[in-house]
Amino acid sequence: MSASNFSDAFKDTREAKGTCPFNDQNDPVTMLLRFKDVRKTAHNTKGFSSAAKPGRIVVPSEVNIRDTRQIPFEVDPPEHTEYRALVENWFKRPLDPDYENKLTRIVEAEIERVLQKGSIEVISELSLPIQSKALTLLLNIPLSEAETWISWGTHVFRSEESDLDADKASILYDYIDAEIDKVIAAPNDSLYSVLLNSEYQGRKMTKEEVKGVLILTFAGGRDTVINYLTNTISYLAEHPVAIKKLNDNPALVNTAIEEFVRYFSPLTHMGRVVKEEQEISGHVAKEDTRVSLCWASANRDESVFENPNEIILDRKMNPHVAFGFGAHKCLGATHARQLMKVFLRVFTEKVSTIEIINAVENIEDWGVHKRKVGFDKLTIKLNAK
Ligand code: EMZ
Repeated sequence: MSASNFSDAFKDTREAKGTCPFNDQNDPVTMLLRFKDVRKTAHNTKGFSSAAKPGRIVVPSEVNIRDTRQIPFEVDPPEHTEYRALVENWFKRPLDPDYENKLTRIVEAEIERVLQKGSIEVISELSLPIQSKALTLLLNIPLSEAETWISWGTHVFRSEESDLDADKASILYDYIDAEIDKVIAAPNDSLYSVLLNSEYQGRKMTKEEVKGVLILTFAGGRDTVINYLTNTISYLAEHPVAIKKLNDNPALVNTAIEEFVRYFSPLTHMGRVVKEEQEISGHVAKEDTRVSLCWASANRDESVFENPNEIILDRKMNPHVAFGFGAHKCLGATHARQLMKVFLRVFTEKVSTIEIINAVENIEDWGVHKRKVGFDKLTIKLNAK
């Protein structure tokens, strides 16, 4: 089997039933697998809440390792709308040409660095450093700060020992607390300062609220971006013609990034807590139980996507939900898309071919469904142009 083949783990269940139970730490989740149900449920913020106990809408649940509410992610409208409006403009900065240029310089430097080496382990030597260094732009803080974040590894809540590692999570919480205090003492023009000066419902945001936005910013776009970059490299390694096509045709990059993110769906699903009992594809969703919106399954739904299991770089109709859907659609998507574009441009400009030396798959375990989401290790040899 080829490294860049990511099969559709949910196909049979999606077609036969549309839903599937998953027992997560004794707080079961019913996974919704069909595109239509996923979108409808994501849209219905009244019936399906994000404002449960902090960590409960995440699968696996993070209630045991987190007390801080992530903002605006774990808030419902109408409060959600006001929080989101406070941060929306900041998270659109990646569209500024100056931001894009700086991002391009970062990505160029990283790719040039690994080209010198010849063979590399992609996650630790390229994807994680790019993700962390790019994040300094989103936070508007010095590039050197990325070294600390790189030392945390791929996920801030998961480690090799455990899927929910409280000690690891504390490193992030303590770090953010300390940064907030530093910025209170010496205000600057970072996201921390902007948030500390923002007003919510006519009063200043609290430290806890600011921390909630920052935890989301650090955690939400970390393993997802890393998997996206690594998986894309595995595809380019096995489809050298695509490297040339993308390099020759810059417009193709725009559809290609959407297609990669649909196909790889780095975030498998996100939960909601049922507020108003209702039936979905035969499942009776009872009040205070959990459902999950399975983006990965929806993105392979044959009733929406033609040849869903193929990567079609110039796919025309691509209403994927890899960044979620509705009021809660990914706040970091502008940054992620800009990074995805810049990465493809620079990479296909500088690299001619890639050989995969070793690939260790990262398989998520969702009960009866096992889903490949990326790699634990991907060792490659890069050949420069
Ligand atoms: C949460 C989530 C957000 C969660 C869009 O997803 O990402 C996960 O990786 C984190 O563990 O806490 O931020």
